[in-house]
Amino acid sequence: VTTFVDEAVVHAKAGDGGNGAVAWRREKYIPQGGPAGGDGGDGGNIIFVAETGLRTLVDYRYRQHLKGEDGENGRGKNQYGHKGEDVRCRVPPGTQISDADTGELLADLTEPGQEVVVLKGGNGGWGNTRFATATRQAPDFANPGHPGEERKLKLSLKLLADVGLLGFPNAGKSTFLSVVSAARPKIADYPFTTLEPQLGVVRVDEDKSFVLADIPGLIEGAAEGHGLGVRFLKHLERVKVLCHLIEIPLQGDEEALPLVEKYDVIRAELQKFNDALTMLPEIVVVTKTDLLAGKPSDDEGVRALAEKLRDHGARLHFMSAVAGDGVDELKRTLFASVNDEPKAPAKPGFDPLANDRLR
Ligand SMILES: Nc1nc2c(ncn2[C@@H]2O[C@H](COP(=O)(O)OP(=O)(O)OP(=O)(O)O)[C@@H](O)[C@H]2O)c(=O)[nH]1
Ligand SMILES: [Mg+2]
Repeated sequence: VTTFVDEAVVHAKAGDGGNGAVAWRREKYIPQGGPAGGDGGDGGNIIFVAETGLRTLVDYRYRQHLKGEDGENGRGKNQYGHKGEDVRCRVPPGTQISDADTGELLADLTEPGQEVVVLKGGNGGWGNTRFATATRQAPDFANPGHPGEERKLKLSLKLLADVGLLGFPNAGKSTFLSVVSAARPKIADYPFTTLEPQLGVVRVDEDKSFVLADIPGLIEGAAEGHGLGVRFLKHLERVKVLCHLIEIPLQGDEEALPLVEKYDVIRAELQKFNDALTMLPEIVVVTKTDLLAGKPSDDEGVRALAEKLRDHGARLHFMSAVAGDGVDELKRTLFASVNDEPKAPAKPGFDPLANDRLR
C-alpha cells in the first residue's frame, strides 16, 4: 500500500455572497423612515497554502468536496451580513492546481508558505440603503448576493528537486541516492523496486548541497504505459539537471542491449513524454563498474556511447556506488551543473577502462 499520492481531483465551490436587505428605519415617532437594509457578506474563498513538511496529496483522496461558507444576508438597521469563512487547503510545496476540465493552470505553489485564492467567494449584494439617491429616497429593492466560483480542480504534485535520476529499472538509481544522502530507499536486485519517487539532500561540502530525486525505472514503451509508465516522469519537469544511469555492459552478456541503444530508449521515452525534458543538461553515468573486476568489459559499447556523447560536447562518467568509486566526483559534477558552472572538475574523473582512447 502506498501513501504517496501525487494527483487528486476535487470539486470546489466558494461561498455565495449574502443577499442585500430591504429594510426601513423604524424609530419611535418617525412614521416614514429612510432605507436601512444592510449589505450581504461576501462568500468564503477557497485558498490553497503550500506547507513545508507535507509530502503527498493523500488527504484529498478522502476530501473530495471543498466548500466555502456562504456570506450572511444583510439585515435591517444597516447591519452587514458576516463574511463566510474561507477554506484553507494545505498542500505540499510543488503542487500545481488546474481546472480539471480545461487544463488551465490556476496556481503553482512552489514556495513554502505561499498562498493563492483559487476560487473567489461571491460578493455580497447591496442593501437598499446603497441605492438611495436624492431623487429616489425610498428604493424598495436590494441586490442578491453573487454566487461563489465553482470548478472541478486537479491537484498535481511535482517534486521540487535539483537533479533527477533517470534510467532503466535496476540501473542503481536508489543505491546512488542512498550512498550520497540520508534517504533510505528500498534497494533490490529486481526491476521496479522503487514504486514512488523519493528525495534526498546531497551534501557536497559543508555549505553546499542539492536535492536529488529518485524515480521508478523506465522501460521501452513507458510513454504508452508499459512498466510503471510515465506517471512519474512529471517529477522531472522541475529539475535542473538529469542524471542518467546505465548499468555497465559485461562482455558476452547476450541479453543486454548495447549501451547506446539503452541510452537511446530512455531518451526516446523522455522525448515522447515531454520534449522540453530532452533540453535539460544531462550527466550520463555508467554504473556498477566494480562488476568488471576480473571480467572483460564491453569496451566497444562503452566507446560507442562515449563517442556519441562527445559529439554533443558531453563526457561519459563511471561509478561504482558500492565500492565508492567515482561517487564524489559525480556529486561535484552534478552540483556544478545545477549551479551552471561550465567548467568540468579539475581532477580527471574515475575511469575503470583507462579510457584515454575514448576521449
Ligand atoms: N555490484 C554493484 N551492484 C550495485 C551497484 N549499485 C546498485 N547495485 C545493485 O543493483 C541492484 C539494483 O539497484 P537499485 O538501486 O535498487 O536500482 P534502481 O535503479 O533503483 O532500480 P528500480 O528502483 O527498480 O528502478 C541492487 O541489487 C543493488 O544492490 C554497484 O555500484 N555495484
Ligand atoms: Mg530504485
